[in-house]
Amino acid sequence: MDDIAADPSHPRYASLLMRHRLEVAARKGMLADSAMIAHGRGEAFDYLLGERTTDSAARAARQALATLQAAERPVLSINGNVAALACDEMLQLANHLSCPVEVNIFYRTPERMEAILDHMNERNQALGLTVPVLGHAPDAQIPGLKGPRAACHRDGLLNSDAVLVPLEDGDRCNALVAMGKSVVVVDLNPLSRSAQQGTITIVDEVSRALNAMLELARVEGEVQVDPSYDHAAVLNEGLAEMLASLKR
Ligand code: PTJ
Repeated sequence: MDDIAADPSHPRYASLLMRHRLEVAARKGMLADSAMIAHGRGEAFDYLLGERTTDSAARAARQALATLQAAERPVLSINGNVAALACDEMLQLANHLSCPVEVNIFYRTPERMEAILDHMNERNQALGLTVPVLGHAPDAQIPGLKGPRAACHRDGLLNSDAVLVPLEDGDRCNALVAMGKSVVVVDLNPLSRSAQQGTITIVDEVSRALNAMLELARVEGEVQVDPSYDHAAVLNEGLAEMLASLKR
């Protein structure tokens, strides 16, 4: 899947690999027209972070994993960029949590839904996993949202108690929070509406954030929810870490 021309010793290999994954996904018809713009914005923030998982992001990832593990009906939401950049990690985390993934895209067309669902199902099989992949037959609407972006599965996002929503649109994040769910956001922009409104926000590149959670699960198994976790304080720390890099 990752046969790129660049050598792994290249200093920007990880970044080149992510761009390559997006190019492949674009050719398969998985991406929104604005996917590259969204990615470019993320890259700019990641540059300020030093393209690494910061201390505050690691703490958020721990709380996120604990919250998803403690949930009764967690669901992991997949959009075009996430399917392109971190499909395997999303499936592996869903497998660890014994929960479904649900393809739920902002710019919804039948062609994109089919391309993303096919990709997820192919990778599920290639990894030898049997994670339920939802999104093919939405039978419910997220309250408070209009149009195709509200479509979801009753047995998936609608009745979940905790959701992981990487690179999420602000309106939809808000609507999920308003439903009383624990909403775990992954977003490199600590100032985005989703980052601000989420219950827990991991300010990190999506594949790094997911790998941090998978590693924690592998090493520690069950992780405890920290009752004193302060979303706003952790988010501000992420912002401070970026601002500090501008002064260096
Ligand atoms: O597949 P669809 O139709 O659901 O569309 C997906 C995109 C991402 C195009 C859509 O949701 C969108 O336009 O998103 P926004 O409003 O541009 O927000 C994306 C957010 O994710 C921005 O705050 C970016 O900084 C951030 N971001 C981009 N790439 C990454 C990222 N965060 C973490 N990891 C990344 N790789």
